Amino acid sequence: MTFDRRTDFVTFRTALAAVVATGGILLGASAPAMAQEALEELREQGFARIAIANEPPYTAVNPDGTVAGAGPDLARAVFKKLGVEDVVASVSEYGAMIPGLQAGRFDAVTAGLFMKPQRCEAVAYSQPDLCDAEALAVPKGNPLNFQSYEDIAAHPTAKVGAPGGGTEERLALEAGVPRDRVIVVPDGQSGIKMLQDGRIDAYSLPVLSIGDLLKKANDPNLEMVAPVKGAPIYCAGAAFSKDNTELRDAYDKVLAEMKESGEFAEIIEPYGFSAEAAKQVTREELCTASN
Ligand code: 6CS
Repeated sequence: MTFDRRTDFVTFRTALAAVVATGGILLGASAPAMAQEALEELREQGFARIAIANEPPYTAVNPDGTVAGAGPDLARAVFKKLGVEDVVASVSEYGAMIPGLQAGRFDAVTAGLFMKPQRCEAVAYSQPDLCDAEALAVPKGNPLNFQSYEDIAAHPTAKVGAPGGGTEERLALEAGVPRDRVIVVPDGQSGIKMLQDGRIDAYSLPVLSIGDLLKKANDPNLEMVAPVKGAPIYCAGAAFSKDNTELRDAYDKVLAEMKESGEFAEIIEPYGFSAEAAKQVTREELCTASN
């Protein structure tokens, strides 16, 4: 019988997880051994499957199909040091990334998925990597004087665009913007177009993402409001399945070495991110912060 490592391994792991989930006695591999097996599986496979959003400079799919951005570049470098040659990316909406990870469709989410308590409940995050504030793209002169999500909520008809399942969608809703005035936008270009066409009155993403979009749009009728008043500064991390905390720990060990050696800064700072910002905060702080 040829042992198809990929299928049989996934079947084995799923079955084992089912036994554990039903309170069955764990027979066979211990968790660390399973995690070592998970890493061995990725090494043999030659790549780790990552979820991205295609939102530069966090993540980007180039015209030639290659994947770049601070998140994938950092993940590729870390996995390489773990003996996993490359990463293979799938573009996903933010709201689908965690379910996809939990369903085993991805080995990690390296999309700049901001750490928040409810997400920390659902995934095993690495230590912080990409930090940023929130921003709004608005018409030139910011005619409705939006400085915060509360300002948008207070306006009787204003609509704000935001990524589905993303932080900006949640912040707008929590600030009191009615559901029908928070418009889910599939990608950056669509958001800018909707703003230009007057279908939304503001488009919200992190500062570096809005900055990248406005630079590429090169439209003198648009400007950025940053930071959004009252919105926290967030930091993201690579997200792993809760079943894979040993793989996360292995990732973290390399990430810490790269932060120490300067390699971390060399990878993310050309994209506009601050290595220092990520080094000054911990997963433990971000996963308990009231954000
Ligand atoms: O983690 C999030 O929810 C947010 N992260 C990024 C990089 N962009 C927008 C998204 O809402």
